[in-house]
Amino acid sequence: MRKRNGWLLATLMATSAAAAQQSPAIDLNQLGFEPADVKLAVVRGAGTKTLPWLLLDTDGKAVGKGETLVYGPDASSGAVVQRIDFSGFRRAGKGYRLSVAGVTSDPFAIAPSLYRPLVRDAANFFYQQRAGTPIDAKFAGSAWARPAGHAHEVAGCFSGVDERGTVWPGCAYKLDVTGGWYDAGDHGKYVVNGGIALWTLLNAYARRPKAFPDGSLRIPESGNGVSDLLDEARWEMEFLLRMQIPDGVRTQVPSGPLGAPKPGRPAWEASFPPFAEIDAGGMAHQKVADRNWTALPMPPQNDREERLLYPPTTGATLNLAATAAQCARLWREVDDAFAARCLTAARRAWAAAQRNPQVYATSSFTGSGGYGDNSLSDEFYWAAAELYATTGEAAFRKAVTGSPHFGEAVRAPGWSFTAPLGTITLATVKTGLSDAEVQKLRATLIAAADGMLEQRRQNGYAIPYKAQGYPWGSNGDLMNQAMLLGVASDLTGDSKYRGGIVSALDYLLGRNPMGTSYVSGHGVRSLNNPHHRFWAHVLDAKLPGPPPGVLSGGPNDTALADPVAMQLKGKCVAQTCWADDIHAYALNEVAINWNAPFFWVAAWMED
Ligand code: 9MR
Repeated sequence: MRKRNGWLLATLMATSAAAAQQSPAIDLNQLGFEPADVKLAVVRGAGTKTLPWLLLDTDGKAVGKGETLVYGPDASSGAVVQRIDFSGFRRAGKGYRLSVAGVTSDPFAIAPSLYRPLVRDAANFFYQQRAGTPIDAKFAGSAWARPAGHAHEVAGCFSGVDERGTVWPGCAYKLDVTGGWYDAGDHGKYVVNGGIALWTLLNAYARRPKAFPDGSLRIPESGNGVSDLLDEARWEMEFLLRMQIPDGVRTQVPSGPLGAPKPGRPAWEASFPPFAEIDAGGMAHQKVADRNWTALPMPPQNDREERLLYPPTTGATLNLAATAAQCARLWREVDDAFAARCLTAARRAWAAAQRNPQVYATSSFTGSGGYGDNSLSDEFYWAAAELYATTGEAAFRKAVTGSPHFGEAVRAPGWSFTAPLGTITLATVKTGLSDAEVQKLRATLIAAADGMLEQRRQNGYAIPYKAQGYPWGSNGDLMNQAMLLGVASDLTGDSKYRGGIVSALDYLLGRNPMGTSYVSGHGVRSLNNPHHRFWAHVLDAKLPGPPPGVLSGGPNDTALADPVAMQLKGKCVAQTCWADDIHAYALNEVAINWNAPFFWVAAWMED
């Protein structure tokens, strides 16, 4: 159970969510549109009869007109929805507005390179989340400067009784695990989630190595002659390497197949096998984190909780193997010594996971998130794919082609489902796979993207996302879908995918039934109060709000877990189960694995 401080301030939010659906409103991307792109706005709550609309320029003069396209009742937003399509209008300018049903929209721009500032801000999030180093006003902006958090992090292992009464042995060593990115609004540093976030930044680099040259981002490493995107990624890579257990360590962990849940325990919670002694050398600890949840606000430098390494898991070990193999490939000829260090770590991690394939995270510790994953075939496939792409060795080829994930239908990746990352790598990096094999993998990625484009028909806001069942971090999922659209576009050169990406970004930036931009600092009404221990201005006037470029996790109608979300139960549907409230950790947290695909997609738009 996650225990966090919180006030029940949500009733107000719930009523405003309901009210949002009554009077007519125009929802659109609050930044605007690039001249040649699809331009779609949504009219909410204006009935089901076609209406005339006007496009006004900055002087209020009508420069375009048309009729709405009626969609009708929409299960994703709970609203009656119509659309305005003004894609044909391409004249660049600022201060445009749409007018329909007696309402006028927010002003927006039509401009080339619309996403350029946003890409830089989305990347800067990772600098802002750095642990173990002071955050400098020069790179972060003066409001966000702070002393180093967890400046010298030398942690021992959790020992004793966990939340479920299991007794853990601890360990005889400590590891210096200074550095890395804080995961989210908490101060945990997790290998599982760190892996996918890091992979995503590194993949953005691999796709366009010249897009973020030295000096292009606001980070201390600017000027060192290396791509700033690689530099930012290295901050996390070095941390993941530090989480690896030295050779020769033996420890006791639950190891072996999972059983059915114990009576009285939730259905998703498998019962863990008995403790067994394992050779843990080369495995990675699941996370380093606080023993207890800290209260909000809590600038990281003030955190006095005990920091602990939590038991090694096969999942964390494979996240390390995959990203370290990717590192070995991408730093070759940039920093050969670092690339070699990464490859050694990746091989050790792979070997450790082979020896210990069923050490699952028990998610039974308070003070941090679980990132428990009871199904690791996808992580094995991902790690094998990265190792194969880097080394070309037969053993990794066999692990790849023998995996059930090789050639399977693709869906969007996430922290607990990483197979698509392996497929993207195998489909885009030259390996010893045959042309037919590569074509097959490409076809699965393209088919997935086509399915996502199709999803736009199933919801009123026309986004490449399913109609209902919005999980924790749905905005991050939407961005992972958009990333697959970007991959399909790169593979085919077909411009239809861009329309899907634009509509996903339109949704994040205001074309949604909350009428809000989920990205701080971008849009007329944007994210202000994320669940974050430092960007907690609303709780302490001396602290800043979020820096620009931070993405909210977004609507969540599947786990209304926090005190704000609980108040929304029964009062929201899918896209409206959200509130811009610092206590809404299930709706409005920020996280490295959500900002990473957001960055990837924004960078794709900027090409
Ligand atoms: O993103 C995670 C989501 O998929 C899970 O349902 C949720 C509950 O376990 O946890 C989310 O991850 C959180 C992590 O456990 C701790 N740091 C903040 C993360 C974002 O809320």
